[in-house]
Amino acid sequence: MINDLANRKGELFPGNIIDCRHENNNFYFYCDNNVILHVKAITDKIIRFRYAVDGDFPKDFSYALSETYQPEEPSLEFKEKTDHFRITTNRIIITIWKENLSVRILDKSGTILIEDERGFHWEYDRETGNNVVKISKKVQSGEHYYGLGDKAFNMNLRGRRVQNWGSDTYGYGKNSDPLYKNIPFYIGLHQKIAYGMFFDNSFRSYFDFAAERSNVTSYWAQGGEMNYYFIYGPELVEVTAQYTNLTGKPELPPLWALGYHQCKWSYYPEAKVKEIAAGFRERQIPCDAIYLDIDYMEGFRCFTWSKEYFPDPKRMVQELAQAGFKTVVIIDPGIKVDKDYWVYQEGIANDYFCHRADGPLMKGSVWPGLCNFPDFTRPAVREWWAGLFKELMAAGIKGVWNDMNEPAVFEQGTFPDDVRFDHDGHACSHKKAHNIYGMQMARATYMGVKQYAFPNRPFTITRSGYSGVQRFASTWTGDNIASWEHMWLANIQCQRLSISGYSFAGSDIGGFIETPSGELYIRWLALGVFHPFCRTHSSGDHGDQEPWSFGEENTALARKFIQLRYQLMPYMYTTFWQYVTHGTPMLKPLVYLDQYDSETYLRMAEFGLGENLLICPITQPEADGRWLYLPRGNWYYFWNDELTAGGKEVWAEAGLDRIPMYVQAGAVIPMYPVRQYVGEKEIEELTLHVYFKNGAHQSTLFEDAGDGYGYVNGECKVKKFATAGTTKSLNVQQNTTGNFTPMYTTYKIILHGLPFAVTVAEINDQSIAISAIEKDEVLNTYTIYTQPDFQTLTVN
Ligand code: MIG
Repeated sequence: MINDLANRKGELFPGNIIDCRHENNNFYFYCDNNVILHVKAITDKIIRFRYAVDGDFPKDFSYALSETYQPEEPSLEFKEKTDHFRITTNRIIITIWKENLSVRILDKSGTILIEDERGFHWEYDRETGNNVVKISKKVQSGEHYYGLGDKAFNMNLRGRRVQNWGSDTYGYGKNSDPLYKNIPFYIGLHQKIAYGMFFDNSFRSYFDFAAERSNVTSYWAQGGEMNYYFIYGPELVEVTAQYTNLTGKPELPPLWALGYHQCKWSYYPEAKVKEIAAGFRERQIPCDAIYLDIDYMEGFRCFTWSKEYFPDPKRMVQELAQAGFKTVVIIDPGIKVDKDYWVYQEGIANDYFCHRADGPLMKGSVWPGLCNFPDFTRPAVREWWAGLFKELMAAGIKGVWNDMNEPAVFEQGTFPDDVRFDHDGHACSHKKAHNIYGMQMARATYMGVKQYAFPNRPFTITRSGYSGVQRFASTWTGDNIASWEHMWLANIQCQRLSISGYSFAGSDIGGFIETPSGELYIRWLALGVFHPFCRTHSSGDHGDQEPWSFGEENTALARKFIQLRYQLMPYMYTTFWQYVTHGTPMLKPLVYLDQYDSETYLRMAEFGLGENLLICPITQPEADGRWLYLPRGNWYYFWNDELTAGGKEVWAEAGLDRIPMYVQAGAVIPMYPVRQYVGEKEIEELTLHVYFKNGAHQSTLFEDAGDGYGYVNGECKVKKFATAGTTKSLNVQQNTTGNFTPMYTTYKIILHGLPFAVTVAEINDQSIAISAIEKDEVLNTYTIYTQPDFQTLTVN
């Protein structure tokens, strides 16, 4: 379906407004041809637009929206003028023109944020009885577009057309589209003002960002409703945060899930799994999780174990656990058609599988051979599915990996269009359910894993998903290739997912298909350790891909980068906590760091991680550094403490033992000692790296037990570190809230970049002997030991 090239004769438009009704936050505009527009002010900044074309709205339903979101009531003013209606919130002004129901939104200074071009229109689809719903907006001057989930395009989407129809895309490439995920949410930026646009429609949808017509951005779907949410920033981070609040945030993962994960298709039999696990411990390369891909099962039957390869899974999983490994297993949606298989029997007995329109069960081949597929859009089926995890979890499994849930089928790629779904009581065909199938599978899996992991936290990972899926599982970018271009893509895809509400993402480090060179593997790993989800995965028909597979020197480098991830764990965990608390994206493209500097608009390699770090991977062979754009402000080069002013391109020296990495001046970066896995030993000392700034800065540290639900009841601690520097002094204040006392009893505070020699030091106004301060002459750092409950530290 092509939007603007379509036969115009078939396109239908709203008529003129003849009536209007207003109830609290809801405004209804009735047109003379039965079109109704329902505008709902959810907050002062989030406005929902929903259109009906036949004089009535169908039942309202969405899988995307969070059930726990509590919007702040807007304050509203409503006026009717001769040719338009006007809804004013505290932040924006919405105009609805009586002629053609056209919409425009301004900010309070009168700047146009969005404005309809042809606006809402539709076309009747004779074949399905659906309306192809469309909307077109004017491109504002200098407008840029970001977002849309896992798209493998340049960061900035202007000039692109993209499609949402989750697909199993083995060996996809740059500009392949669609991919696995369906996140119909984008962010617009013009006049340095950002807004978001979430088109909550699960049918196959398209977005055209000034591609077909350079002055028009439009989007459309092959059925369902025109139903979108406008989200006002003006800051980019606020747009993503609000979208994430609206569609939901995940719960805090167990801390180990932020460790390093090792995967392969497949590690089997048991001896091989043990050998890999031992390989990590022998070489002292930290690792927390090991994965079992489809070969652990009996003939690929979900919820079974191969007796030959894994005769005693419970014992094996326990032994792995004793060595600190959490075992994660894959579960696919296809259930083998096999009369002797209990899962199949239960599915048939209870009619849990999807049917074709005329009644037969939906069948398709996947790994087990011919399969039926659960209808995860039915609550009873999700309950059943959740229950199936009981035994796996009782065997000690700590996480579950959902694959092939686009859904993927060997014959035609996915289900035929006529397959029926319950859709939580709103029966529909595959056309509507396709894009949410994977998400509902992940939801059912999450329910089960959560239930049986209790009182510990669940860990789940999914390949496909729709907006809101971030509530249920982490994700990865699918079947990439061991190439430099794919590493470059992984960087962009993870950032893009992050600004699309889905921060807990990573790529198959080193590439899934083919074998990376040692150099590529190390460069990729150096990037991967800064992604919220950090896992090496590869396909078994290619070479080995463990951190020690590329020679001695590379093994040492792999160890070093993985160790760095473990050292930065409190920083990553804090960043995660900020994401689950405020909806803040964990990774931020450069434009998110400074939208007032238009130099950042087309950049894509550099990204921020959390409050204080800037990373820029090297994605070319044989490089000893790279140029990158450092955002405004002052930055320390992590590796040598060199201070550089941003707002310009800089050269970052980075042989294979470094990744370009900068720390914001004023930052306090918390670090743990290296552990081989989370829980290996108690942390006895927390290191705080304090980076001097002439001025003030604030940093955060979140701490809790790292598992369980104590934090929900306040068993956690939020520490705020305020630094204030002058040319002659530095002051660090610590403010804490919450009830959690970490096990460690010492803070090792390392002061970086002081522009003066320390002669006086005071902690909580008590002076400390200068002889107790260690000075590193090479790096020019000072190290001071103190207690975790210190309140203020001053040096001058
Ligand atoms: O048809 O389970 O993306 O990570 O190793 C391939 C085997 C099925 C695709 C996943 C990949 C996984 C593989 N799976």
